[in-house]
Amino acid sequence: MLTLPIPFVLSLADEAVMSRYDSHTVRRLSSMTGYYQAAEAFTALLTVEDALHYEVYGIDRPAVAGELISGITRLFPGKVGHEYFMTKGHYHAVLATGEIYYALRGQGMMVMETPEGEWRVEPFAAGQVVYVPPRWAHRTVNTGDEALLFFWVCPADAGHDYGTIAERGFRKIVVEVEGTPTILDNPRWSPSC
Ligand code: M6P
Ligand code: ZN
Repeated sequence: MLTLPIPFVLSLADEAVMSRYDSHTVRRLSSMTGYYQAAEAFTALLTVEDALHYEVYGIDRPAVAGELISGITRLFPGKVGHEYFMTKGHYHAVLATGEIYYALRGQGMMVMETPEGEWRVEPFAAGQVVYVPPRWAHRTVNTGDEALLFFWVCPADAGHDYGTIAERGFRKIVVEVEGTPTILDNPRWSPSC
């Protein structure tokens, strides 16, 4: 099936938005239940407000090989206990697919790992591009005081596999230690999960 070119404007002024998008996905704090280390701090935050945690604006395409999907994600700043706000993170359902991330605003890190046990945590601040190769699960962390805004592109048939990460998390977590974003082993990570 022939699909048509899609021009759109991605403005960085003020509340950066895309002039065109097909989908707007909203993740509130409550959708992150079980993801953070500090369960009590999480419950306390949630009691105050089920605030917007991150949102994704997407250009949707048919989920077939060759098509690309793209969009922007805005991840709000904050911490649960000492752990910085983050996305859920996922493997691609089609493991052999990669993704490009381009940070437009804010300060953060990209946490990545493979089923074989490789891991990387890369800086992800405005201007930084991270290429996520096939087989690498990926999560974005906001270590700054403002929203972390980034543009992303991946194969339209990649899909999301949240299960593994939802159950055992990533091998590494990003927490504030004496005012500095610090990479630590995830104490709850277990290979047997
Ligand atoms: C990026 C893309 C999206 C993804 C979003 C939020 O913007 O990879 O496909 O949905 O991050 O991350 P997650 O799906 O892990 O919550
Ligand atoms: Zn992805």
